[in-house]
Amino acid sequence: MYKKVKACRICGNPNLKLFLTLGNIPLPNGFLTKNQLSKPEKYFPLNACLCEKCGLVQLQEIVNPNEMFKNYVYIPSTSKTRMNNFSEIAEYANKNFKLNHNSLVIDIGSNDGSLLSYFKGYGIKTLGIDPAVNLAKIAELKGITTINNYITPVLAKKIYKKYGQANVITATNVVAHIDNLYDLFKSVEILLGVNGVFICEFPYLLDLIKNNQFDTIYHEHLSYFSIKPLIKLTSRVNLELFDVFRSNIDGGSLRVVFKKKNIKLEINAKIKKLLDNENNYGLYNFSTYQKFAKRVKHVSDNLQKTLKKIKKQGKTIAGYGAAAKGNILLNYCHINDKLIDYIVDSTPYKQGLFTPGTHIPIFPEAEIMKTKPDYILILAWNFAFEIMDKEKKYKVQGGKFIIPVPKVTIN
Ligand code: DWN
Repeated sequence: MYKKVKACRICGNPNLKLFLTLGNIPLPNGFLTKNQLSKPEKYFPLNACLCEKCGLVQLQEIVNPNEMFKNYVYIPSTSKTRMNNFSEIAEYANKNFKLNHNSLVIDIGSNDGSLLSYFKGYGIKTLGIDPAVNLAKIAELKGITTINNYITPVLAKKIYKKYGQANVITATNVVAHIDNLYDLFKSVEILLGVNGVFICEFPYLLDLIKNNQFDTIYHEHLSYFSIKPLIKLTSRVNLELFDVFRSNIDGGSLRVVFKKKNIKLEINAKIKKLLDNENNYGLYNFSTYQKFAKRVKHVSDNLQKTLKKIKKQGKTIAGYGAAAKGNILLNYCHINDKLIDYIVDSTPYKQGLFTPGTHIPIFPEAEIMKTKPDYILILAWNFAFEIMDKEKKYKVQGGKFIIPVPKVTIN
């Protein structure tokens, strides 16, 4: 069901240095039905390591992807912030790479077709690729043709034969899910037209470490990217990094843009600046990660203490956003249905289910104004502004928000 990583997936270094042990935790999107609550759950180890050679932070164990991605409950269209970010990506690509009605955009990990819908809105041809059977069906209903599979060089050749080459390939929050990065880049090389670009977005390791975002470390995310290992990766493929943007999405993300090596395009000086910044911060020193691990323990202890104190005062606490990261936070910090009464989430597929490991029921968002808990723990802290804005009325009526990272704060 899971295997131990033998060597760094980018540079092959066998000596990966363990810095964080989050323990055995169920899969972060492994929500349970009421009937499943009494049955034994599957737990998987969660250990993070640093490759001191190329700088890639990665998990020590890899769960079989079919356990996680064949039936996927997460959909991006539940957040305005995320949809705005998708709209921005489509606008950027459309403007900068002169797309037209004959252009093709392929999205790897296309989920329910949310990102591609924006490209479709510009009249551009689209094609999604995603292994989740349930989501591919939803995307098809929206008119987004979706290949229901994992991307591989073999599949890429088939797609190339049927649909031709793409002007733009996108991959948002999915590169971290993929074990064989060289196969991914090989697939992109096959599918990308001569002047095409490959746009990837993922949470930025520097922000994760600086802001104690330990709960984004989970089984689905095999790698945690920064500039240095990406450059190392491209030294072995025919793609080159030429532009980069930092965005606030998901607590701080990097949007990176690759082109084919033989195409002459200016390499943005921001790439070198970010690399220098990473080195100056000590992002490739093991001691940075040892300090991070200590801070993680401190945040966790503090959160537990805060919630227990509130509970002792006879007050009620609900959670907001049954996010994958939320499930890591709850399990690692031992926060269960004794501390949190319920969690609200706008995703229809999560409502009526229970959180993995901690067994907290999930309700629609309206439950907040129905029961008016004294405190809300924002588990989807990456959308704290959006959530607090949506629940203004709750706040006006005396409700309080707890945000767990970078440090426990009460608003
Ligand atoms: O990389 C990944 C990211 C993009 O999505 C995946 N591996 C898995 C997933 O992670 P996550 O579940 O931690 O993602 P989010 O986007 O932080 O999840 C937010 C959750 O909060 C969703 O279930 C929707 C929910 N939500 C809500 O109920 N009301 C969100 C907002 C903004 C809201 O107003």
